[in-house]
Amino acid sequence: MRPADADTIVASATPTGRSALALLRLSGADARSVAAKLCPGGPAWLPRRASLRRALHRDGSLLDQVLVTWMPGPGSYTGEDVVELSCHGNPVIVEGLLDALVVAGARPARKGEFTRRAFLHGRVDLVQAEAVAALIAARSPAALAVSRRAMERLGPTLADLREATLDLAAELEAGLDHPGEDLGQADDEQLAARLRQLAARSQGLASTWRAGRVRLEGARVALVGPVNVGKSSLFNSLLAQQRALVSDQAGTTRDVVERSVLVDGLEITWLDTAGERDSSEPLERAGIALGRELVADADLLLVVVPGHQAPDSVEAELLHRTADRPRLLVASHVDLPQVPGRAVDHRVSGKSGQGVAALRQAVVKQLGQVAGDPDQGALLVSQRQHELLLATSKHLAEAAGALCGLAGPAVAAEECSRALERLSELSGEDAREDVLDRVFARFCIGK
Ligand SMILES: Nc1nc2c(ncn2[C@@H]2O[C@H](COP(=O)(O)OP(=O)(O)OP(=O)(O)O)[C@@H](O)[C@H]2O)c(=O)[nH]1
Ligand SMILES: [Mg+2]
Repeated sequence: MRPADADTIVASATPTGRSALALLRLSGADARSVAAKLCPGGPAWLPRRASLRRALHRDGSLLDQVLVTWMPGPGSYTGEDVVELSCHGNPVIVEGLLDALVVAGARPARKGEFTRRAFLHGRVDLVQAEAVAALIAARSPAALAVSRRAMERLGPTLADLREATLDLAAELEAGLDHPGEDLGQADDEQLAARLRQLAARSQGLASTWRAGRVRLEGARVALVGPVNVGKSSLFNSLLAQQRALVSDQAGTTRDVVERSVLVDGLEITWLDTAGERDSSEPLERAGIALGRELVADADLLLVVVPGHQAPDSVEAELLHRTADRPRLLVASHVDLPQVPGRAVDHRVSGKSGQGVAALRQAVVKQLGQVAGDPDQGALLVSQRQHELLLATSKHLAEAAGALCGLAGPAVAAEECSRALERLSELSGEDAREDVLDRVFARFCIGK
């Protein structure tokens, strides 16, 4: 546990605006005395008992009638004395109460400071704090599900990984401490196999970030392809609304058109782009370039090709350029006779809607896919977790390599302890202040 800031902090826990009620929260050693200065009269202060009190201006006039609950530490959210005040949800009242509480001795809280204090007092670890941040930021049912899963399962999954790594580190250290009882070659091989297994487990868990991120932040799915193949028709059909212009003129779409919708609880932003062709027209070339730029970070490409026409050089170049990207190959015009021999993942008609529902489901499936590993119950909720698990995996793999190679057991033990450091950083046991600043900056004020 680290020393926490001694100040008593205050913030509104609800957003600014008009509402029936708003909630203010104080945390710190003086929380109750600060609240008592604001509400001098009223009933005796009893722990965890809501009491109706009069909050007064310094001249004794009424600021608001408030419902106050005092939760003494360490059994509170932050682990410190906490007071919650429910007042009427008017921004002028909220500001007045906040000002009065600051005059009474509290300091305005910084972003995420309540949860940071909960962390500093050992009430939550960093992984749980990140799950809370994800829960508050969630914009879709899928995002909510991931943050809940992270709250319940990520901690135990990581604790298991850490335990297993600790065991191996201890065995490696024991071998170093007692060189006389040197482990045999077979033992080294067996230890290396266990290290490799753990490396694969960390790697598997790290790879869940893709599916976690897509659920938390939503996914961008872009339709690309040659001109006039039916991208905009398919875009409209996927959205089930007429959003993009469709015409039989090649080069209809110029700007990128985008639209976000929930599909099976997942937030998907679909992007329709200008069709590709060798054009000498500056405006069309600019549209094609803009499209390429805006789909560079798409999570999935739907490469649309005309199923009723033979492939041409534009299509060949596009297939080559997108070969390393996550993509689905989609042939349009399935309602017309198809050119044989083209290998595609889906055949659809944006005009009749044939095959579009199946494509939509395939997109959701592909976006949500998690590499098959035993830890697939929990998905990661931050890039930080992803990077630390990749680093853990790398150190474990290097430890295995060292044990069986020339570097030897001392280097293997060193690599294994590096892996442990990364895992400690993950839970926050060994995280630097700047790391904490970065994690808690993602929170809002009042959380
Ligand atoms: N029969 C049939 N016609 C289609 C299909 N998809 C699109 N079309 C027609 O093909 C023409 C071009 O369709 P768009 O959706 O505008 O094609 P696009 O790929 O967006 O074209 P650009 O924006 O110019 O690149 C229109 O006349 C559509 O009605 C399809 O699956 N079957
Ligand atoms: Mg178009």
